[in-house]
Amino acid sequence: MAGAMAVLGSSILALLLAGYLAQQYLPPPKPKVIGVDLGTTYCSVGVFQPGTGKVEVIADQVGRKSLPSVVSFTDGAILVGYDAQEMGDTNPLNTVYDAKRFIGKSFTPEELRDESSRYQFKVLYNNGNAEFSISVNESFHVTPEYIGSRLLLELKKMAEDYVGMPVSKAVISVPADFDERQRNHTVKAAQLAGLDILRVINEPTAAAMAYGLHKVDVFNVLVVDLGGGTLDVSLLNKQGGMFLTRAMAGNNQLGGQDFNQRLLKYLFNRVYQRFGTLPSNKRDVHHLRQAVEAAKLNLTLTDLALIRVPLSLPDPRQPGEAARDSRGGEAEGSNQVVFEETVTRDLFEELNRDLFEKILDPVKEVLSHGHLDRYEVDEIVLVGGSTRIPRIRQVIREFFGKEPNTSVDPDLAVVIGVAIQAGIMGGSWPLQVSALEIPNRHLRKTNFN
Ligand SMILES: *[C@@H]1O[C@H](CO)[C@@H](O)[C@H](O)[C@H]1NC(C)=O
Ligand SMILES: *[C@@H]1O[C@H](CO)[C@@H](O)[C@H](O)[C@H]1NC(C)=O
Ligand SMILES: *[C@@H]1O[C@H](CO)[C@@H](O)[C@H](O)[C@H]1NC(C)=O
Ligand SMILES: CC(=O)N[C@H]1CO[C@H](CO)[C@@H](O)[C@@H]1O
Repeated sequence: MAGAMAVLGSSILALLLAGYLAQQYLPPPKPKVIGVDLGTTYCSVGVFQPGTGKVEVIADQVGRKSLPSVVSFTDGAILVGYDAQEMGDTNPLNTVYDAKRFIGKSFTPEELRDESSRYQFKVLYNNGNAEFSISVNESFHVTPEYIGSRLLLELKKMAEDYVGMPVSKAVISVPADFDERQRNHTVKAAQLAGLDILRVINEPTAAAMAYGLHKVDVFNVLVVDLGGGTLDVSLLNKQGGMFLTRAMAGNNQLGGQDFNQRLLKYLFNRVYQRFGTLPSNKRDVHHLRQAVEAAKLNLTLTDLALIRVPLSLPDPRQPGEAARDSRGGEAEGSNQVVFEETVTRDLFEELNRDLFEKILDPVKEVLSHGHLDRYEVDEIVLVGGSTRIPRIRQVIREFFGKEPNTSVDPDLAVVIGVAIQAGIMGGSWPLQVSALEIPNRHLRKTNFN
């Protein structure tokens, strides 16, 4: 009996091995399942290449690997991504972004009013749900999942162009703190786009997978995701080869935009010191904002950035004139100047010192909630564009006394991980596993604002 079992066992092994070897020598099968990161500000799609075991994040025709999560309605068409983003200035009422902040979320009318006050597009209350009011030739309402579906449709098309055949199955990521309803509505968005969702995984888990942490001996992984407007920190635990989210904390009002705002304020003061007046027209403020973003990006690589912005300033104040004068538009007899200013990395760090330190609040919270000492964290994974800022990496490195994991592009870590999970679901993984995450329904996120 034992002998028969052994023979059976070894023939199964032989079969598996034959299958595995055949996989190596046959022309590589095409990816059957795509991985989608439907982010708040950007979204991307990737596939796991069964042949090489590599993930390909799919680029658009110009080589861009993410598209802005923006949808713009015009008289004749619905624009998506970069095209939609360009309409933001000229068609602000019908250009919807940040839809992920609304998807599947229940609001009271007051909560919705607060949440929507910072947007130019119109958000309506419908029975506890948010809807967007669109007014082109005709007026109509669209749901957040409809906005999601237009983005997903575009990503699906990019994937189909890339693999050269229709695609109908996907794995999608969501923030770890999405509840069941938010997950369901995200799945609904995908269904509207003709995508069958095989699995929904948490963004931090996906990021850990992008670093291959599912394949190595680690127990405690801390993921710091710092984007344009929010910070999310998650503590993951590996149990039996699968990730479990142990604790979550964050700050939904901390991110790249806040760092820009500090530098912008500083530059406004410099303009005032030099020209005795503040920039007031929209175009000048817009150009200053662009220069600030460029300077911030440059300062991740260099110690100096040069701001150079032509401004048309209102005439300097006469002595005795009220200090707070908010003249709008381009004043008569405006003063054409070129504002130049050198900004050092030290200055940028000094302006944002307290904000950078605040990143540690949710980090300490998840450790305390997970009953873990900082030195028991095996790997620290950084996600989100703002984690490129050298000082932020340093704050984290000093706190943990070790290097964070930064070798994967922080903007693509999530989509890469989702594509790996898609590869597993598509059966192209050498090992027969179906999931790398243990769902956790009863976890709450602590917010520091
Ligand atoms: C809106 O009007 C334009 C022409 O002004 C027309 O081409 C387009 O089909 C109309 N769209 C709808 C949705 O009626
Ligand atoms: C989510 O969807 C599942 C499956 O369709 C359903 O059983 C569940 O009740 C839904 N939950 C919520 C909160 O909508
Ligand atoms: C950033 O760097 C680029 C390329 O080196 C340069 O063209 C640009 O002027 C720089 N911008 C700022 C604000 O430093
Ligand atoms: C600092 C660093 O790069 N740490 C780890 C990142 O993740 C890989 C696992 O894929 C480790 O091997 C590195 O040591």
